[in-house]
Formats: sequence, C-alpha cells, structure tokens
Amino acid sequence: MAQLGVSSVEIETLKREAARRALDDVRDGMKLGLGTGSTARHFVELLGERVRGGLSVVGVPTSEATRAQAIQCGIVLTTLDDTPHLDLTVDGADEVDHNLDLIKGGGGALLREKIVASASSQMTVIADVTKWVDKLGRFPLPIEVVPFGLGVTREAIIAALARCGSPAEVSLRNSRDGHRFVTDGGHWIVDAHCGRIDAAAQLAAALDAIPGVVGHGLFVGLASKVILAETIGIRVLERPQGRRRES
Ligand code: A5P
Repeated sequence: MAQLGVSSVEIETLKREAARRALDDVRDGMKLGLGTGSTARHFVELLGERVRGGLSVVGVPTSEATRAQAIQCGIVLTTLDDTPHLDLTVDGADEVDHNLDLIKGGGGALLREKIVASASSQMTVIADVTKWVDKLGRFPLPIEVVPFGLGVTREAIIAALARCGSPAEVSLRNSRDGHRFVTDGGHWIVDAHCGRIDAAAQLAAALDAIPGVVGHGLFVGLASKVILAETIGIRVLERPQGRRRES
C-alpha cells in the first residue's frame, strides 16, 4: 500500500526511523509498555539490540504477539500486577490528529494497549506520516465487545455513534481466514465506519458507558508525545507540559 506518494518500502523505513528516535527517551532502569503492530515491532527489535548491549529495562507487552517477540529479543518482562506503574509506553497508531488523539486497534490489541498506556507516566506514539490526519475517523474505529448480548450491544453502539455526530455502519471483524477475529482477551471487535469523528471525547465517553463494550480504539488525551516520520525528516509533537491531559 502506498499513500501520499510514499511507497510501502519507504513507509517501512519511516516506521523504523520513528522507532529508533523513541529509543532516545529510554533510560536504564525504566519500566516500559511495549506496543503492538508493525511499527511497535521495530521498536521492540531495536530495544532488544540495546538490551543485548547492556541496557536494563523491564517491559509489559500489550499483546501475546509482542510478548513472544520481546522474549525472543531477550527483553525481561513483567506484568501490571507486579509492576502497576510504568515510566513510558511506546506504541503505534492507526490515526493521529493535531490534538495527539488517536485511533488504535487495527491489530486488535486496543484493550491491553489502553490499559498499559493508562498505567504509564508517558505514552510516545511512533508513526509514519500516512497516519497523520486532519480529522479522526477515516480509519474504521475498532470497538471491543463481549460476545454475549452482541445484538443489543451493537444497537447501543450504533445509537451512540449517531448521537455523537458520527453515524456509521458497523461490521463484526473477521480474520483473514474468514473466522471471527478473537482478541487476546477472548472478545470480538466491531469496526465502526464513521468517515469522520468530530467529538472524540464525547464519543469515547458514550462508548465507555455501554455495558457490552470492554474497550474502543479512541485514545483521547493519552499520548504525551508523537514521533512522526516523514520523508523529509522526523517531526516530534508534544502535549503541552509533556504530560497527558486527564480524561
Ligand atoms: C494494534 O492493535 C494497533 O493499535 C496498532 O498499534 C496500530 O494498528 C498501528 O499498527 P501499525 O504500526 O502496524 O500500523
């Protein structure tokens, strides 16, 4: 896939450059959240190189896939039960806007990603330029649901989307093999094809209030820094005071 005149080979290079820049913020002794997806994969690989060179960190993976990769890279892992407060989470995103709000969950790890990011003092998003948007919502918004009562949950999701000004068709996600996509937590994912989301915080709150929804891919106020790799160089965007706003 190529977007904005950037080839897929260039995009992969940009992802790696963003990941490499994020390593600059990693210090000895840090407790890290390890993201999921093709961009986060570069970060975990590069972090593994540093660990093998003597860096001492512990990580909490946001998916079983990242757990397997981190172990392979020699990164010491912990859990949020043993280590409930993390210094920094580094993760990718499907969309990033000028408020540093995000859509995440294209890879289906949104729930663990949000739990881990929320447990971190800082969240750095690493992304290539194709993830930058004027308005969130072109990427289908992933909403993680419990299978029980799907019909009523689906109706409530559709109503919430309409109420918040983003009426959307929703579809239950399947894997490439045609089987139902099941998250690491045993849930299903409904993708909402909004087109645009004008009231992200309002929609996030409305989705959070639906009993059958266990998570959604709107990350509002969670990212403290975005490292955006463009063909002309890297742009670093930081939330004022470098802190997340409370949401
Ligand atoms: C995983 O569930 C997602 O939230 C990813 O972080 C997001 O989809 C970005 O993935 P890529 O880095 O593969 O584009």
